[in-house]
Amino acid sequence: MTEQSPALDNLLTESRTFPPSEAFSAQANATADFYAEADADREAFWAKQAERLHWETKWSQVLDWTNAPVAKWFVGGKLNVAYNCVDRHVADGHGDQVAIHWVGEPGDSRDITYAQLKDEVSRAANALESLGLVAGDRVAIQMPMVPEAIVAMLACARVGVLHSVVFGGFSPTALRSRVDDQAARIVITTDGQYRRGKAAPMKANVDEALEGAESVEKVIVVRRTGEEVPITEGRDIWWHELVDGQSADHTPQAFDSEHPLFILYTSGTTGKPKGILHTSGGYLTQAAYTHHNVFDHKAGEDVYWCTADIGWITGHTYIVYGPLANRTTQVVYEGTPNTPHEGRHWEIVQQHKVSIYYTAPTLIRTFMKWGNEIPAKYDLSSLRVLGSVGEPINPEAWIWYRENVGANSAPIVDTWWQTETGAIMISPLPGVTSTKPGSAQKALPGISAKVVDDQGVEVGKGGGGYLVLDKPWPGMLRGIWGDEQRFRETYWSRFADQGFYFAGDGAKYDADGDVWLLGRVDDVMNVSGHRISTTEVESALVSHPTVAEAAVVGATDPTTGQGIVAFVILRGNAVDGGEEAVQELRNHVAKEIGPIAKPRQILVVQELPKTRSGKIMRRLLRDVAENRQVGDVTTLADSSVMDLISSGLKSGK
Ligand code: 6R9
Repeated sequence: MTEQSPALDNLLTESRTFPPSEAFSAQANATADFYAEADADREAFWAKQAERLHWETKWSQVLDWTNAPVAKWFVGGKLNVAYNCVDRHVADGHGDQVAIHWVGEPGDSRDITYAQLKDEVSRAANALESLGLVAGDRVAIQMPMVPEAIVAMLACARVGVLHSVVFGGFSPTALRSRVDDQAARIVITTDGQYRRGKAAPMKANVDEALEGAESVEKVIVVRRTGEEVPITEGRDIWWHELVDGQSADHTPQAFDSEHPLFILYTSGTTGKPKGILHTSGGYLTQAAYTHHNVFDHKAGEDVYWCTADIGWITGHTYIVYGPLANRTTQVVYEGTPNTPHEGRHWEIVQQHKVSIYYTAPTLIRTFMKWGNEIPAKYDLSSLRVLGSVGEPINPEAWIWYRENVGANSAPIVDTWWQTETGAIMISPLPGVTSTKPGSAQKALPGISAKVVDDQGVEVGKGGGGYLVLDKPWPGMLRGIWGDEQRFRETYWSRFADQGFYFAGDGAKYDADGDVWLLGRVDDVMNVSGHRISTTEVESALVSHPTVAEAAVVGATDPTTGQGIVAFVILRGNAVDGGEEAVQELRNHVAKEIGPIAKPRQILVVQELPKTRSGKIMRRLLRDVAENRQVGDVTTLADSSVMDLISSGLKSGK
């Protein structure tokens, strides 16, 4: 895990800056003095941010770091996360405000007010309790973007049960390993989901996953597409039969600030996904603080839209917890951006007068490909803040976003963070920062990040190295579910002497000291903003009977950021490795992990380049995958291997 991803060279020559307009700055939530205020007394700064929430019992200590790297924030404080996201807004007289403008893919829609959301979450909480769930239990959720998914998450939070949302596109195998790892008692799903204009099955996936799963007692099924689904007597219950008849009164209990809130699985450098654990008070504080300041959100005025799926951390923090804690009116869209046409997002922006729009570079590049004339057909004048997340945004895409979506005026916030950090860490502040296309720029007030060399020494301006977080932050992960050793090794061992959190990203400072992210330095790929480990795909490939060995690399891809390219050695007796065999392998990976992990390209080779210690040199394979001159081969055990691979590819073998 030492090879540096290829630096995004075009990022580093960018010199344009865009200062905020006076008008924007005058009304901005964030002000420049936040940085100094936080630097002067970080804990006091975070305590002030925590006041944004309703605490049943106030904390006695802001941070306890004596048991590092497991932090305790707002020690002794008690709160209910769902109460903070829903009930208190109703209690404050905002029950009639729309919380969610839900837009279904086929064109149906629902507007849900905070009062309605409160009733629905309360009914669902009563339903979970009626099934015997108690605080600390785990519920797995695999659902498309329907309102019940958000209701289910909040209902879990309300009763102190941990949810673990598994992306709807994940395979039965992937779902099953996550269900088993956390010993989930309940799984919540839907009959089916709409995808690109068609109803596709969802429950069938879950049924296949749960065959013989011992921990699972009940499966709750939301009716969405209306298709027939087999019902397992005694295990499966329809959501409407279970929830609709429940009382809308439910008294939320206050839980400890460190009570676990959710587990979310993410790819690491080995094949087994890590169950990232987040807790309540610190997480919600940072979610709300960042949503308020980074997006300049004004409750009751803005209409906000984050296009992520709730299966990812961005959906957790910037659809569910941050926005709802801040009494946001938001759009939640169920479907794909080109169903039924490529202007769907802009049509929704126009219809709902969306003012804050948060999406990923891969989608921005897709919009670029579809053409400028598409957004130009719609009235996008309501947009006043644009956000980007998931991978480095290349300057061309940034400028396109600004010109074609933001009318050359809306500030763009390029937000760097991770599943593990819980919330945004490095980002410009709109109204404060002069933005630079391609740079996430500065750690937010209250957050501390550094770029360091191999030895953990901070590099100077213009220098590059590894991104570390050198001080604890409220939303930080509290561990990996069931594997404390792995938690320590993965994040805290690389710079153990300094006590830094190692993020796994390469970064550099420019001449102004602004941070530019350069992609992962470990064996994690970033495909359309989704983390997939090379090992995970390799394991899936070698689990196929025809494959002897596999090496996977992420190759630069103009649309998805990185594309998965696999090199496989077939078993001696396996078929020739023709088109059909390759297609079969691609489908096999999709089945094992999910369609997002399907390799863009599979190359059948005779040998793989290895060092004398047997480590596959992915750097060289990446050169091949990106059609570059193959680099230094002197550390290979057999330096002729690369010639063999290159000539084999040319001759089409
Ligand atoms: C929120 C999220 C985390 C990894 C992270 C980095 C990449 C995310 C980025 C970015 C450059 C940004 N990443 N945002 N790289 N600029 N603005 O994406 O979480 O799925 O855990 O991925 O994504 O490589 O380490 P997650």
